[in-house]
Amino acid sequence: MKSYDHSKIEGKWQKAWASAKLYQTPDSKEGADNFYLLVEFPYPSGNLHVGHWYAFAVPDILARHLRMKGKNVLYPIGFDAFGLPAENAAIKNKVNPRKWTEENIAYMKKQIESMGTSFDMSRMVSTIDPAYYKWTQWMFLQLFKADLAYRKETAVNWCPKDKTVLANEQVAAGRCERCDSEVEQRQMLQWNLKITDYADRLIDDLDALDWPEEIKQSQRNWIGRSEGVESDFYLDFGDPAVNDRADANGKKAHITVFTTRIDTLFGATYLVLAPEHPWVTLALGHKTVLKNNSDVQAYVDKANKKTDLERQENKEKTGVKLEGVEAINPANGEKIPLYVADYVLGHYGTGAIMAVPAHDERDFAFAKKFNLPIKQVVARVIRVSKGPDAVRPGMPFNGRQGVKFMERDAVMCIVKHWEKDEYLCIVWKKFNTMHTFVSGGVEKGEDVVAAGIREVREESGYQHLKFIRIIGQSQFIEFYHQAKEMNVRADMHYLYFELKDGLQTPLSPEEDAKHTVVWKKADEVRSFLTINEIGELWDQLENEDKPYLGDGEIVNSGDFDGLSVDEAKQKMTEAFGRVKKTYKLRDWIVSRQRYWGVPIPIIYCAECGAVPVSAKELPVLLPDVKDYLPAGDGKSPLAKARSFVDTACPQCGGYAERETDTLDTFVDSSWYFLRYTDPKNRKQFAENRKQKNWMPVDLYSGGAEHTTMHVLYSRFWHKALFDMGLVADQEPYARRMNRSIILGPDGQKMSKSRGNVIDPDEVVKRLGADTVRMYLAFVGPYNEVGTYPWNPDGVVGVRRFLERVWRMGQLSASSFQLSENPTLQSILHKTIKKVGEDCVAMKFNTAISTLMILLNAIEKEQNIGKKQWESFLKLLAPFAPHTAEELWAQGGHKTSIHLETWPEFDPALLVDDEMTIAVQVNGKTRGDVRMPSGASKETVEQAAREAVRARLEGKKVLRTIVVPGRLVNFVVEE
Ligand code: ANZ
Ligand code: ZN
Repeated sequence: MKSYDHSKIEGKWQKAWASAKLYQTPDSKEGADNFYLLVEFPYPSGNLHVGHWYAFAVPDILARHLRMKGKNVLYPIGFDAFGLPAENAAIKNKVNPRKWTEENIAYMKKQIESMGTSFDMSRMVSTIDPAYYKWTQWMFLQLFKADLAYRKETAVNWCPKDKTVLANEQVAAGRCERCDSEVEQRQMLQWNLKITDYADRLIDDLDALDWPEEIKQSQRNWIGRSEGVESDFYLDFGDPAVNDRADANGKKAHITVFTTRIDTLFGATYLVLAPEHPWVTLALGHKTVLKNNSDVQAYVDKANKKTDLERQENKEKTGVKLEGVEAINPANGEKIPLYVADYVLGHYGTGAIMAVPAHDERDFAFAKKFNLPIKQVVARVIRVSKGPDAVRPGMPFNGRQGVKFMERDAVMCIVKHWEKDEYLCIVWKKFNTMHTFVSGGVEKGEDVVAAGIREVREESGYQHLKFIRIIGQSQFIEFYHQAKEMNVRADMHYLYFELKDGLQTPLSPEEDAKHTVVWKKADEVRSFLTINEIGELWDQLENEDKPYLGDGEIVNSGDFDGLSVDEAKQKMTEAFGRVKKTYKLRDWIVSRQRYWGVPIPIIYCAECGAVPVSAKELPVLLPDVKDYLPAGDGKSPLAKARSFVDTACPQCGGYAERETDTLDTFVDSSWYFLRYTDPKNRKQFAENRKQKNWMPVDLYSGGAEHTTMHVLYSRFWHKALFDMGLVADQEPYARRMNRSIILGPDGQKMSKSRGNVIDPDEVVKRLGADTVRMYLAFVGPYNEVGTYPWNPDGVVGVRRFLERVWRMGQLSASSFQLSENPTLQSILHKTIKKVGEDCVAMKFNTAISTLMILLNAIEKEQNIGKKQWESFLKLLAPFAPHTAEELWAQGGHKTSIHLETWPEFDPALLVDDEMTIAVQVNGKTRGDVRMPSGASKETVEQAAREAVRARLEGKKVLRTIVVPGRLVNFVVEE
């Protein structure tokens, strides 16, 4: 009997497949639908890690399965080969980045081949290939001509160590993601792409895509569309002549704010401008406009050094008042102060806000610190809906929305004991489940504090009260007043008093009949009282007041009082503003002051300005240089290569200089999937007809880390190409899927410093590529995002399975039955069905357990028909392509198993001898598994374990109870 020599088998077949060009994919195939399965192409770091295997070898199962189902599957690979690491390695080790990268690519290509994937290597693309980047440059120029690429002084994240500009996403907690240096802000001329022009389409077009909702949602959040209102506040400099001076558009000096809460306009008690707001810059330039010019200047200078992230951190608010100018609230004509403060960002909205401290947390904190007025304009409405106080429809004040109320101002008084930490509570005699603070109505013309004192005296007899403060904001309480027998709507104000002493006069007989007074300790009050709002009230008493952020009714706002927030938004927008959408997304900065990237094909001429390189001069080749260090001043190393820089203007022929910035690698990867459709084309990036064979991508499998950058950028790029008529679809990817992460055996992220890195080459050498592929497919469902620790025992388990397959194959080869074994028919056909369905759903893990169950049944029989065995091998082929191929060949076949079609199942054979087995953890049912009735105890237990894997993770299983045909119960340590 031959032994299972994986190295020999795998090497042999990889060679055979390559020389037979088995996976070379034609543009179309008679009678077969095309299917485009895309995986993110790797960065040539020099070594494939387990993550690469997970990313490439597992989707390969789907590629192979679909081919066997008769599809013409394109499954390509390439290299995203420009970028910083190569350049950093070049600087550090004094090697040429091209050489470094190309060597890595050559090595990684070999590693990829060792996976036994069905990549079509003839379509390989590499972004550093001039035949590729010629088209990157060409597309950039199309964007430039379409006015989608422009240069602008941009505040950029600047890493002083890498001497490079960083994208926002390369900055983590104010530090450079690569080298951990503190990031600074710098103004620099940068090439930007107008992705913001596409913000609406990038959001709206998501709806029609068959993507997981969470991926769509992260794109929406990233773009951050916000629908609000712009409103103008005129400025008052204390001099009518200055105030009335109009600008070129005939408009007087004003600040435009962006708000999502125009309904709170009456509560705007000051304005805040971002330090980089143009009006601030203007005023500072004039020097005399602001009375405290130098203070403001100093503040602005300091703020400019901070990153957006630092500015948004939740810490003490800072700011400086702009002395010498006021703003006029358009709603009520009130004059309010202006501040410059860095909690307002320059590039969001209009860079200026109306501050409403009563209803916004940041404004509230700022107002507290600078002692600014806090004016409530929204009141919460609490309608009591349970218990005896619940609003009763059909009572006297019937009418409005089914219920009308007796409306009144009211007070609720928290009264503290003169000596102890105890509080005055009222128990109502007639309704003794009702426990409240002293409360009551405010009489006409009475102020709320006076009303509070009066009520406390009447209801408790205590006389000497000291008013401390108002707590929180007023709210409307709608309830049924049991004593008055009517529905009441109280505009409730909350007051806090302390008693000076215990002087108490007797209650009137009338009051005495109603209630008794009790003292409750601070920690008892909450549970004792039956007031709805007690939690929040008490919280604000013990800690501090809070702004009210919720919904409600407009108050203190003139004619708008009584409207709901939504109604007021509409009405106040009409009266004081204009509807406006704003986005968090900013234009995409694509220039990098780095060597190892695609040169931006622009020439600067003193006469003609920025001129595109003419198409026939493309590609602008990246020249060889000796020194890869940036040229200083934020210029790329290319600036030092005079022979590259010096050129002639394409328009006037005069002396001109080339752009020395290179393109962000996200540009390179924004269109690579198009190139796979026509990789050798020298005349076009991809011929239309060839694109149409494959686009849009049927399924794009990638990492969650690319959800918001690469996937968003490439969608934008594609839409821009679509608008120029260069591609046929608005969207590049019909489906997108994020894969999980494989952790080290210790459950931590694999990293060299932790010493928990699994080297796939080593495992492949020891156990074989088929084992590694199948193990990775077995760790969990591929269609969901999760994290899976590498489990060495699991790998060995998969290897044993393959060895058993192998042994069975050796046995069978000599003792195949010509006729089918009837006992195996049903389970075989169920397996065909299940594995096929699971493959398409990318639940490779359950497909594999089903195969394992089938193998058990085959082994038990020790007798299998040739055709049955071959069906089994075909099911195995996508998962363990080498092993299946070898056993297939041993069966006498001269052509590859990978050219076979997927076996058909016979529905008549599916009828059941299956059973459902409940899976319990500590006696609680946590799932179930379907099992063939004949399944062994071990098989059932294994499948059950798989079903509740997440719950067992990290726990010790003390006992496993298997009740045949019914349930499996895992007893674990709690
Ligand atoms: C007044 C107001 C009252 C606001 C209120 C909120 C609550 P989103 O939803 O994220 O778009 N804002 C506007 N521009 C800003 C900027 N450049 N920097 C910092 N904050 C800015 O947030 C919109 C709200 O964020 C706006 O609505 C504005 O504050 C603030 F009770 O205006 B609001
Ligand atoms: Zn010129």
